[in-house]
Amino acid sequence: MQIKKAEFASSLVKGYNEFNSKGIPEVAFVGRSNVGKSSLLNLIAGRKNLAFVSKKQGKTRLVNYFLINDSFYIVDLPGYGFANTSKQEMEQWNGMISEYFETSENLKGIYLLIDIRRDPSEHDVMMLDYARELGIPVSIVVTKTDKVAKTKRNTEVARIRRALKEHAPETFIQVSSELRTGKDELCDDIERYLVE
Ligand SMILES: Nc1nc2c(ncn2[C@@H]2O[C@H](COP(=O)(O)OP(=O)(O)OP(=O)(O)O)[C@@H](O)[C@H]2O)c(=O)[nH]1
Ligand SMILES: [Mg+2]
Repeated sequence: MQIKKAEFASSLVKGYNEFNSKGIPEVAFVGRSNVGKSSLLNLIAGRKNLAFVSKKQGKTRLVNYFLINDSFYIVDLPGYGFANTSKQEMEQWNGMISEYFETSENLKGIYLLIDIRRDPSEHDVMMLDYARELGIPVSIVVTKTDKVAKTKRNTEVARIRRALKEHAPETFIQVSSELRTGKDELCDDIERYLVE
């Protein structure tokens, strides 16, 4: 699949999905704050500033819908686990995200992003279990591969897979928004979810 058109569609301020009631399929990008979700959306959309990116964690605060090729949505979610999160913010995040997942009837697949340099977090594992409970398929996107030497990348991906143990899904895709790599693999994977 080639992405020819990408535009911002809407934000949900609360998680409740009152927006996509038309049966348009959607896939969601989830993962810890700063892992590169918004950058990845910009990469595959071929647009520099479609979604806002920041060095500071916690840039994306709402559930943001982007309409792709006039046919499906990519949903860019706020990240979890950033430092200085107050208990109240964490609860707000939890409420928004669970409400989003529980009311998104057109959600066809989840992309869980993990930084190639890190071990999966407790939150990542919780997200995988949660998706399984809801019966939504997940692929792992290993991000920022430019941060590791080319020859070491597969070893690092294998480490992440091992760390996830029985929670690990089948599909792992390596991407770098910096090197602009992994775009085609990701788009093909999204297409697979949309037709299933
Ligand atoms: N080296 C490198 N840096 C990246 C890559 N992708 C994203 N970044 C940087 O990582 C930082 C965070 O990127 P975002 O795309 O805003 O991350 P996010 O997951 O959307 O973060 P939240 O909105 O806080 O959840 C920015 O400084 C990006 O420039 C990548 O592939 N390689
Ligand atoms: Mg973001």
